[in-house]
Amino acid sequence: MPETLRDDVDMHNSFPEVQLPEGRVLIIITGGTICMRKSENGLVPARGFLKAGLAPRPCFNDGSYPEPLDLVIDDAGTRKAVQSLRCPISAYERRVRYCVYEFETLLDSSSIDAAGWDQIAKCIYRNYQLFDGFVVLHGTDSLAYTCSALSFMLHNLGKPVILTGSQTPMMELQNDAQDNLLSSLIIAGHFMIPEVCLFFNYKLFRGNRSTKVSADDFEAFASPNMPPLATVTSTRTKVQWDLVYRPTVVEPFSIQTKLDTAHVACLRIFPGIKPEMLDAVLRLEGLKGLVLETFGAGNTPGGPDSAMTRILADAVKRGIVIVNVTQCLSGSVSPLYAPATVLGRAGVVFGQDLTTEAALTKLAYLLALPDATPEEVAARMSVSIRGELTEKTRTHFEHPKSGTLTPELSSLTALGYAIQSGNLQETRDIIRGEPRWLLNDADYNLNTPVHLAASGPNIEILRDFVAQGASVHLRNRSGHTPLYLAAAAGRREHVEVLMEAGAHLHSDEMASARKRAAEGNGDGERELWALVTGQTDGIEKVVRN
Ligand code: ASN
Repeated sequence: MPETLRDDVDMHNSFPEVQLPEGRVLIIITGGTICMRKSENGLVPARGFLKAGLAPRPCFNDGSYPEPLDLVIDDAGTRKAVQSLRCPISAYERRVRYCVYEFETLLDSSSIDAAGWDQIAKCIYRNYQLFDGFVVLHGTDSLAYTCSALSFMLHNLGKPVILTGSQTPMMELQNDAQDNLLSSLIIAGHFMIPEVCLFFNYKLFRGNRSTKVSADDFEAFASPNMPPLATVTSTRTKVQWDLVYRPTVVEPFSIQTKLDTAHVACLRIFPGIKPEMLDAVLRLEGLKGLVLETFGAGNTPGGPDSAMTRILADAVKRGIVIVNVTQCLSGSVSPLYAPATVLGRAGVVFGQDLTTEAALTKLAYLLALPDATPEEVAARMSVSIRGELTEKTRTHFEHPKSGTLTPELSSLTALGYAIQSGNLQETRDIIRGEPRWLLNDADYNLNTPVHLAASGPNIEILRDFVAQGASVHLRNRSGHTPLYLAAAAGRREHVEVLMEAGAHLHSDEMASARKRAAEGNGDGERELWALVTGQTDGIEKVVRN
């Protein structure tokens, strides 16, 4: 494959000598218009996207054809060496190096189902340790559903997963495919946004907040109840760091598969709807959950003694979880008007400002959890688990607004001193006074506070940072992860905390780490390096279900 590629494209010999930091991204191709070509039956997805769609375009290929080839783990768990390409140097003086994993059968996304979501989640899981971020190419029709589903399926995600697609194929002269994919790649390769996101038309949305709003405009998606996480303006990406969701439990990345889409339904209330119709849906064999799309702030026809209310209350008693979401594009359901209050009293859950896509996939996810009871599922439906809804009592993630606003570098430097002197209280004071997200910021050497804490004297500081959602995956200018630095400093406890939080060595660090495991000074050092290298071998073991 590399040879054919080289023959087919014009070489852009712009590959510079200097070693720049490089973000490694895996593009997972599931199908969709972005990779479609014309057929006698209309547009259909076509394989061979790297060669036909990406390699010939200078913005996706600087002509450097990196060696050695990258490894990708396929559906059968086999490691395959594949050609990666590099984008030219970005405005941030970084490069993105990416390779592609194409699904055997590419889909028009209108045909995706829970098995397709499993396939994507497992692909990310298997390749998690090999890449800094993931871009998933997907059709737009069901994109918001897939984003929502994945946001629940991926637990303790520590790296960006960006889903994108386009309204017109890459092969069309005028298309939105190029911009959507390029920006997604740049964001996934540059910014530590550890969420399932949807990128479209210069905006990065939280995946489980987004919805398709146009069948043909380039501005096809919106996130009506939450501002975008990032916006691309000219060559810069403006990230709203205070909105970024981060896991705050110290556990490694894992996935939940097999969402229960077979036992959920969705019904849109309309003026004149017959109660019998609602009853028929609620009596479908095996039904466990229903998303009810109601009017305005959560209202349906009928009062406390109406047939409609009785049917809903009976179904709740039979153990069916019914979730109230609004038909409106924005805003929340609440017990503001009598009809919504009556629904609440009948046991219908207020889905707050959930989109239908998020409500349906969250129900399917919660119902699939082992030993899920209707009461537990109902209780979790109105609480945020991945930032998918705005809880009434607390905002999702707000930095304290008080304290002195210090310039960013001086805060980072002060934090560096506090970490090195092991002063936990001082690190907390500095972070508290910071209106920005300081913990993923990096100094000149691209060391984040977690890098410094990984080899610092006080383990509690490291624990504190990780528990606040600081990334354990960022790499410094020399390409090192905090885990590598902790092992190099001989700090076993730090290594264990980082590994509990899902930290792993980057593939570039493996050779030197293995050498140190074999040749290090003394048993203790060799054992520590064996510990940090050994954890990659269990790659298959945590897939649940
Ligand atoms: N039907 C296509 C799909 O969802 C639409 C698109 O990608 N723009 O796969």
